Amino acid sequence: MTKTINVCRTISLGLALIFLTHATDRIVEASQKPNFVVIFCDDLGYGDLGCFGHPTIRTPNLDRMAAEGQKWTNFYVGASVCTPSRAALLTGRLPIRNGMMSAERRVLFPNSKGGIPASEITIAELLKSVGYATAAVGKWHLGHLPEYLPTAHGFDTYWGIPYSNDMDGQRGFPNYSQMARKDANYFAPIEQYNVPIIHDTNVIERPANQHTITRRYTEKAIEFIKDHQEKPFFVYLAHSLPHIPLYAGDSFLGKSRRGIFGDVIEEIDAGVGRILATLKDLGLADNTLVVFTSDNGPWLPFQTHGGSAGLLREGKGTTFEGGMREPTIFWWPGKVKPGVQMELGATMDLLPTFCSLASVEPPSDRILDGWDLSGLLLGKTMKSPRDRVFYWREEKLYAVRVGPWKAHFITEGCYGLGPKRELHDTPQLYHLEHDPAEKHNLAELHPEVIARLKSIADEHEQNIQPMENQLAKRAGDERPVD
Ligand SMILES: [Ca+2]
Repeated sequence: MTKTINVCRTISLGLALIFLTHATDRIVEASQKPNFVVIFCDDLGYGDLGCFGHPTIRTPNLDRMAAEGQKWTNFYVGASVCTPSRAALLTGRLPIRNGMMSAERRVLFPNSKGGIPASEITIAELLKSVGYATAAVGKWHLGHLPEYLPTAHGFDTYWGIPYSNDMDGQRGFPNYSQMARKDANYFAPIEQYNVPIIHDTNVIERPANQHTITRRYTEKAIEFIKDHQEKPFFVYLAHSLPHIPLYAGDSFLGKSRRGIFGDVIEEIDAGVGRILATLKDLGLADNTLVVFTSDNGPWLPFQTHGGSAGLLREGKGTTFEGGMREPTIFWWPGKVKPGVQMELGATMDLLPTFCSLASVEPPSDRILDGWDLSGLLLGKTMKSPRDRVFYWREEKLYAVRVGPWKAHFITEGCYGLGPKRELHDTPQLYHLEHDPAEKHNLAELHPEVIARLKSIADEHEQNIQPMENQLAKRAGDERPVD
């Protein structure tokens, strides 16, 4: 009898040990998976940071992040406006593949009925499937109806505004554009934009107090990191600024030499500093990859209230470099090899890169438009797996870059302003390494390069399948949309 009990005890102890060992394995495995923090600005230009050459905006925290990490000078977004660019980052796919890019409406609006389709797989969903805690903080702009909110797309929690900070505009206020053109320090009454703040799925504030919003986003991100420091975590912090209307907190308003636009950037920079300091204080810096970039280039028609693309041509809304090349920094002390990275990268590469670093299988049942950049980041390879960039605008392929060469099939200025759409029988051809400002058209000298780029573009377009247009769907318009 005693012997039987002892045997049972031994078996139980053995089983307990096996379970314990497995549990410990899982904890060790989980603790070894890196954390990811993506800090994504709105309408920040290539030339708006100190470390990317701005002469009167101070960004000491981003400058230090760039010095300690990898500063990317050829890093692109999936589209030159908010909604499609955000869809590209989170799904690793060109927005033309999932209906998140439209010629009818360029982005989602408060009366939109569409959003990111349930069939898409986001970075958050992939990481959540292997035990990550996931948070979206800031501007979403991938659909404000419940089925499209972050909590329906892999994020455990959400705190932020569902679309742009200039939407839900109210009557009876001064015209922002006119006021901004007169005064580089102008800011509008917050009541002018009745934008809500949503926590998970509930409106908790309306209008959002945009004076304090940058600080509060930063604090929400820090709070989430502190609360989930024992788990691997993914924080997607999408600042709603410096998209106009511009607002800065009391400690920053009037402090920069660049007017309120500079105040905004300096406040975002301070927030980056606080997040990096938190990671260091918690002992997480050596296990956390932080990425800083923006969704598209500067909104130039807003003059001093829009940013600067530096030496790059044009800005937001266009497929010139200023619209789609963004100041980008990767930081992971002890892991990311410090330096300036001139190889090609894009926001769509984050999904396969994170999958690789977290040992998650990326989706294999669909075409991805991203490549794994981890070899470049960790200093294991010198050459990017990405050798090309496709510049889509409003359901059309406007341009393609392969290596240093870029061919423009269609050119057009910022929507509503700038040069009209022009189709080029002979594409414009620029060598972006010799001529980053796209000033010197070399089409006549290199017809063979044009032919090669054209055939790559044709092959790419053959891989694009028509999808239900999510941006064209709106309230009061129940007609089927093709
Ligand atoms: Ca934007």
